[in-house]
Amino acid sequence: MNRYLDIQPEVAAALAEGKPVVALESTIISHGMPWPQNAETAFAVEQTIRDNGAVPATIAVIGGRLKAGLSHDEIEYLARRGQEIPKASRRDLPMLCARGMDGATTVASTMIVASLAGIEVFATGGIGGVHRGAETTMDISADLEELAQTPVLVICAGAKSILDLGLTLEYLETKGVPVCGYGTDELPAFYTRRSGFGVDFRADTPEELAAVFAAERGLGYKGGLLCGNPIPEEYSMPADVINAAIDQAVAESAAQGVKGKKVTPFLLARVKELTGGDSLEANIKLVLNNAALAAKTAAALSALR
Ligand code: PSU
Ligand code: MN
Repeated sequence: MNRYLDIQPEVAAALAEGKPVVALESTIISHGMPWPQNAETAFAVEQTIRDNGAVPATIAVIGGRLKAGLSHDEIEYLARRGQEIPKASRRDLPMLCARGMDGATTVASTMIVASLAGIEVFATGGIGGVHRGAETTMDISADLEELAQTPVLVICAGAKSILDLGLTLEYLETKGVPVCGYGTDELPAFYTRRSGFGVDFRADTPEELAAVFAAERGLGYKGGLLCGNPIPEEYSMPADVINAAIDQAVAESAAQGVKGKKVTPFLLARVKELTGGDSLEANIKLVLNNAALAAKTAAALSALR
C-alpha cells in the first residue's frame, strides 16, 4: 500500500471482499457549503450510499495522510474548519503530505486517492472544467486532466455554467474521456437538467453504466469516465434565475481580477448569495441523487467482476 495512504478498516475490508465502495470528495464539505449544512450533507450522503448497498469512503488529507474513509469526527472537523482547510488539487498533495498538513480534496485529488486505494466509483456534485474566457486566461481545471489519466468513474450532476460547457466537452473529447448522460442525451448543467450540449452515450440503468466502465478497463485505457446525472425535476431551478446569477458572478470575478484556485470558490459562493437558500437546497438534493446512483453502479460493477 502507498506509504502516504490510510484506508479506513471498513473500507479496506469491503475492497478486499470485492464489495461496492464509493469515494466522496471533501472540497464540497470545506469550501462548497456553509456550516452546519456541510456536515449534515456529508453524513446524509454517506448514509444514502449505505442505504443503496455500498460502503462510503470520504477522502481528504489530514495531518499529511491521504485518507480513504473518514471518521465522524474527521468529517465534522473538515466541516467546522471550512475555508481554513486548504483546497487541495493534484498539484497540492505532495506539499501537504511532506509537511503533515490538512487538505480538502477536489475531484482531481479525490480521484488520485481513490485510485491509490483501489476504489473505482466516485460521487460528487459538480466537476471543474474549462472556464468561460479560458482562451485568454487558460483557466482549465485539473479535474479534466485527471479524468484523462486516472481510472475512476465520476458521477456528477454535470457542470455549472460558471464554466464554458461546450469547451469542457471539447477538452474531454480531445483527451478521450467517455461522457455519459444518465437517462439523458445531454450533459446536465447542475442546477438544471439540460445544457443543450450532447454527451457521447446515454445509460438508463446502473448496469449499463457499469458495463461501459468495465469495458473501458478491459480495453486497458488509463483514464476515467464521466457520468452526468440530472438533478431530479422537483429540485431543479428555473434556468433564467440561475443563469442571471451565474452571469453576474462571472462578471464580478473578472472585474475584481480573481485568479487561480480562488476562481471556482468565488463563483460558487457568489451564485449562492445571489440565489439565496434555493441553490444550496438544490445542491444538497443533487449530491444525494448522485450518491444513490454511484452506490448502485458500484454494486453493478462488483457483480460483473
Ligand atoms: N464545481 C461545483 N462545486 C464544487 C466544485 C466545482 O459545482 O464544489 C469544486 C470541486 O471540488 C472541483 C473543484 O473539483 O471545485 C474544481 O476547482 P478548480 O476549478 O479550481 O479546479
Ligand atoms: Mn482554475
